[in-house]
Amino acid sequence: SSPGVFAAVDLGASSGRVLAGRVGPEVLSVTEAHRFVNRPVRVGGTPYWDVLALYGGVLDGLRAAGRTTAGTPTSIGIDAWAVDFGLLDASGTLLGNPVHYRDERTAGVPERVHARVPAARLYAVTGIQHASFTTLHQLVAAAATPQFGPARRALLIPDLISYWLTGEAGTELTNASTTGLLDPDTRRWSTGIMAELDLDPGLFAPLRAPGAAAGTLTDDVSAETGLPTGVRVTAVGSHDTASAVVAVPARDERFAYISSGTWSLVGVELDAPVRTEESRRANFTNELGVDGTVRYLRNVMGLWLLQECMRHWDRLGRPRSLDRLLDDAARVAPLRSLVDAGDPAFLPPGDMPERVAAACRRAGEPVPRTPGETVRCILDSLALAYRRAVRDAQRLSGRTVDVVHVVGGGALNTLLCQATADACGLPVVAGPTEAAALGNLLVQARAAGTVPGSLADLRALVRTTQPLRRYEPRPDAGDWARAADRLPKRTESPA
Ligand code: LFR
Repeated sequence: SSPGVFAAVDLGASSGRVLAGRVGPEVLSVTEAHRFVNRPVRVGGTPYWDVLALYGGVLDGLRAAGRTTAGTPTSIGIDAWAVDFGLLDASGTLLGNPVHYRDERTAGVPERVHARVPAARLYAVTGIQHASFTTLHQLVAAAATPQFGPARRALLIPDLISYWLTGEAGTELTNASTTGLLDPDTRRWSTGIMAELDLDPGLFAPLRAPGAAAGTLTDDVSAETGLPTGVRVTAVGSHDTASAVVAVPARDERFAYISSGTWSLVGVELDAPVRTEESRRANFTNELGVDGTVRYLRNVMGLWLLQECMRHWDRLGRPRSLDRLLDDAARVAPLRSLVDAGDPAFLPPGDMPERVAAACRRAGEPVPRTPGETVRCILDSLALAYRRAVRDAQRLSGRTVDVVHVVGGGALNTLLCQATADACGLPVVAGPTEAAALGNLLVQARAAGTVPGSLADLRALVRTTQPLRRYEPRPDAGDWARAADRLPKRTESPA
């Protein structure tokens, strides 16, 4: 079959992009049609997503995608970060801006939830990590607000964009799994848990799996974008991490992945969830992937630590470029200062250099004095957290790995990739950087029949067409096992 043309909308916590791709049995060529910033806005102390600005960026991007040399897309796929949602009233109108998952409105909510449904039972049913920001906790917080009264529907971010493009509401499965309200065995809502928490199952639109049709562009959208009315929206792994894992260029199942962006999602791909008590205590999550897979992973705080430092230095009027910071960090001795990169103290926005310094003080580590030292501390601490997650994932799941694939923007960070190889004692294969968008395109292409095959075939196409870079572990690159003992072990999950 000849290549098809598709558009991928990929919304991340700091930027959104629209890519146009030609995808066929031996072709995977992508052009970035449009990139725009995603700038959360604080109002009255609450951080919100500026979702209309994002939607505006999507429309601009689709218009641009229709004009690339790739040709006119026949289908569009949308992926974004997980857990967050917009509430709609009975007429389908958005009730206020979606609240950012880093908002602190969920403080105290997990305790209230666990008083009704014990943490162990939640994990036994849903297999989802304990985190303040899961949809479950956010919904319980939202249910106490006046806005919730008229709410008839909760649409996850990619589903909301899809609804605006097509007028059809649905809930894509991989992202639905991050709500903490889905049973990964039946792949249906856990209506039992919903009932126990007084959440109305009717809030969620019907589930749809990656590859399913999700509607066609409305006349209005086609006029706005210049795309033909017949253009379809196809459900993809709408959780960005699910799409990114599709595009991991692995040769076989013996791999770990790090989807490296604002977050670092570190884990393995399994056929079935692991819901042991040990797994729960280690706070591993069982999110759903495409083709019946399970993404067994841990959320590591990720490049957010670095991005938020940069934002702080900007605010002080002392902006520093990423290249300069990485050069400075490269000159600092490795393993100088370490912090627990999974500490929830790092979750909210704020003065991150000071928070890193405070964590060093608490842990009895040398306190970084310069931006270079702060960045070195962050990168080493991330690599150490990756080491721990890769080892824990293997131990808890029984899956052995011989390579770590780093995908997403973090694959460009050579210092971090090398530290990751050193820390894990495994080769790292870095790339592709636009993994989420590629996974999004591949699932659309397969649904349209322009590429045949299994997940392994899709990955082979990525492997043979995309630039990848390999890092070998260096035996003399510091004692990471000893470094791991410097930090106190933190229990990840509540009793
Ligand atoms: C990554 C990601 C993570 C999810 C976090 C919050 O972009 O989707 O997988 O845990 O954002 O939604």
